[in-house]
Amino acid sequence: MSDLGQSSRKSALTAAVAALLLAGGVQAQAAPMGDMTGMSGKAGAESGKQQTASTTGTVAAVNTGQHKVTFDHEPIPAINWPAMHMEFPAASSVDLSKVKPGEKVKFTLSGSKGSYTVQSITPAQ
Ligand SMILES: [Cu+2]
Repeated sequence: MSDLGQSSRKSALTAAVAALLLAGGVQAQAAPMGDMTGMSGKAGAESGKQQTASTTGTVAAVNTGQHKVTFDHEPIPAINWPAMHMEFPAASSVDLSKVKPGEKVKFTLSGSKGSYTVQSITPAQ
């Protein structure tokens, strides 16, 4: 008797988990690229730890279509980052047409854990 009850509860659970997985899968696939701006804004508001940091680096690539820029950047102690090769979205105020691969620059980031946006890029001296 108790075996029967347990197994039907188990299958109900399995169905619920399957439904959840399905919903999650569909959501992930439907998430549009254009959501990034809203996402980073929300993350900053939630964590309440909006930070600004600046460092120097070499421009590795510029993607004007997506308004993104890739740097080989120096360590950023303010946010506990080692030196790395990384792509960032740039704020709309940043003119990426003036930024060229190979250029040494100083740049400023703002955001919160895991989600930073380039706020300014200036030539490094
Ligand atoms: Cu980085």
